[in-house]
Amino acid sequence: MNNFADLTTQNDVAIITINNPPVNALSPGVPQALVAALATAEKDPAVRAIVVIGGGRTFIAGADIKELELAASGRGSGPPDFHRILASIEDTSKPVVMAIHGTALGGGNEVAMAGHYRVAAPGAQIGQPEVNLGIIPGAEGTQRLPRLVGVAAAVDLCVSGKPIRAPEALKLGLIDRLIEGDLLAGAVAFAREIADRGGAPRKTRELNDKLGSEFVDASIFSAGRDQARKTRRNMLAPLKAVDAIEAAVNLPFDEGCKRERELFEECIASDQARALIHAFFAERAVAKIPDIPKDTAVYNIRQVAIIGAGTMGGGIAMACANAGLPVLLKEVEQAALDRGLATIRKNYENSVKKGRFSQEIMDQRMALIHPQLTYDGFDQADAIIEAAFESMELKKRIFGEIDKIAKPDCVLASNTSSLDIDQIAAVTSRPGMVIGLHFFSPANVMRLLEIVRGKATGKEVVATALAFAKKLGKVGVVVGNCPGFVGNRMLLPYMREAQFLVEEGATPEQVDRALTNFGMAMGIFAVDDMAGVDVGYRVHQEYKHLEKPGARLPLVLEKLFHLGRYGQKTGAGWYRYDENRKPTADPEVHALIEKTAREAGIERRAITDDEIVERSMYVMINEAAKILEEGYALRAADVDVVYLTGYGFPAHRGGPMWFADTVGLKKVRDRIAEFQAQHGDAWKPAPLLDKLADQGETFASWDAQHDAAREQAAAMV
Ligand code: 3H9
Repeated sequence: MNNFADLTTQNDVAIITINNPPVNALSPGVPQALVAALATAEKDPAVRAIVVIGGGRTFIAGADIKELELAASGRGSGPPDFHRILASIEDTSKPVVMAIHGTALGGGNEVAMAGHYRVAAPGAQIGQPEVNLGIIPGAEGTQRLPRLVGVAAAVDLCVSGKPIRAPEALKLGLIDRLIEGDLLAGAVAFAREIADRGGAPRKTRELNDKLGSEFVDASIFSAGRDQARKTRRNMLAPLKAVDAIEAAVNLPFDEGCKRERELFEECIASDQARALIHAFFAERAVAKIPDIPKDTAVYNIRQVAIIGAGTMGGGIAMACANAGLPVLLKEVEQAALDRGLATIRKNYENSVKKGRFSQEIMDQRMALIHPQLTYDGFDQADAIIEAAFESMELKKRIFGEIDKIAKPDCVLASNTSSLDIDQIAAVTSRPGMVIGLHFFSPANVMRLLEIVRGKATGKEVVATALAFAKKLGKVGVVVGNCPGFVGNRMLLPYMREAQFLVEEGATPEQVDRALTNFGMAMGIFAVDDMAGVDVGYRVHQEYKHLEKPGARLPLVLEKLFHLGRYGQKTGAGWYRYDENRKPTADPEVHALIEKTAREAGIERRAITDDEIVERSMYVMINEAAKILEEGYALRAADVDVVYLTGYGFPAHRGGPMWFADTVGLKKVRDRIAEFQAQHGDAWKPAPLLDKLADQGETFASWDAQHDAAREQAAAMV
């Protein structure tokens, strides 16, 4: 039998330790075991107070998301209902002290709040991250939280989904004491103090002082809804979370709990919850590489060296310094080095101004970055990351140089966004140590790291890159070595299609509006202007040789390039920009597009937003299906993670492949076939898409079959 809740005593205090590794999720049996242990402790006459603590690295990280996944997809026996469990905890006649370390998230915090008191280690994190899964706190969190921290803080915690550290939780009243040193000993001492005081245990549900009133709270709710609409565009759950907290203010506790349950059930039955739960597991699955076992040895990266202090090199240096890693940052000229360092400093100063961290932290991070013009110290680096200009010749020269200097177990990485990593590796005496680490700009912010595995890249090097990504707080996705890898290979047809749409009658603004209404963080033309029309043009030129003879090519980009309309940096690109970089539609661009279309004999017509979204998304999905079939991405879910963490794809749609599954692959394929009839063979449905559509399958089911087959193969080895 599982020993989910272990009961021991220290004289007059009972200690219940939750054991459900790795994160003590509230899987079936766990809450029941907790309640049974509480009942036993309650009956023991020697016990005056009870401490509940998490075994291992954390308190309770929430409800079991696998259970929620079943509920969201209509399988299983419905979402877990913890009402009776929480009531039993709160009704325990002896004081119950929840001792928190690691994380108390979602259902974890909801269990903690049903206890009478809470103490925490200073580093503990507490929060209600349910909105990240498309749901609201469903175990009375929206009812107890405002009773402990007040309505404004409760709205903020539930809408943002961001956890807070224990010291802030103490200030807000969410916990009662910080315990420095041994948490259990401190919790036991605290429990004795409470028992000595006597009196009935304090029940959170009976605390009404911080609830305010309907009238006073109205502005908080309206601000919370604004925050939800702004920061979580098109998302259902954050608004429902505010509704549920409103119920805490307007209704008695039990009625409020019922209302919360209704809202929770609405959320969990939504497409958004299914998509976001998919994204949660997809983000964790990417680190599982079939031929690289979990226990593969990794190189310990303690010192990083970076070549190039431009936008990418500087951003990577910041990402490393933010993770506490010392960095040697090399440039070829003093002026470039100064510029790079000034940008880093300015970025950090902005963060300090915005209150993201203190001046002291900024100083520590700056001190970790050592600017230099030579290779001094590179022989001691554990990883060297080349972030120079995107030129094969230059990269080959640099790798030749660092091959001579680097120690034998140094990982040699290129931040190339498109070049052939095998060619780069071939100039070194150790291709097995060479890997692509494709960061996304701004590298200190964007979570995606494409890890490009070359033909010769060693397994330990791939495992090291995954561990390194995690250390930097990034999501490492292992991809194959093809032009553009996964993300940019899909981006190219997407950008091209957007241009065809304007040639055929849409405007850049209409395309961007349709895409942002769909949920993309930015429209594709706004992206192009931000990245630089010149950059986009060069990329198109570079890949021109991959086009099939006679293929339709976009016409306007080249003209903008020759007009020097490079985008934001020149004040004009697809849009016109004011001094604050605010874009406005530009009649000159409209005229240029119309003239270009006329000259090319393209008939212009009204284009609907639906067509814009379909063509933009389906062209990417079709390309991704080819990428999957060719083996450059391991799973469709990996493609989703690339787009969710690196390209501003709306999280509540689960990524492009999940989105395709939601639409239905047959419908997607048939529409692609229509586009093929209208626009030619560039739209030919990918064979994998064709097959899955015919078989009534989904990309998710393709992933599941492949994962199962790989596991079977691994077991046979
Ligand atoms: C909720 O509580 C709803 C309630 O309001 C009421 C419902 C009625 N369940 O992330 P890691 C797995 S919603 C199941 O790599 P880290 C994870 O998949 C929940 N599994 O570690 C992975 O498995 P694998 C609210 C979970 O140290 C392994 O644990 N809570 C859960 O980087 C390690 O995870 C949340 O949203 C779970 N709840 O980060 C918290 N959590 O090894 C979600 C983790 O097979 N969790 N796993 O790939 C997290 O944010 C992070 O996992 C955490 C640890 C910060 C805890």
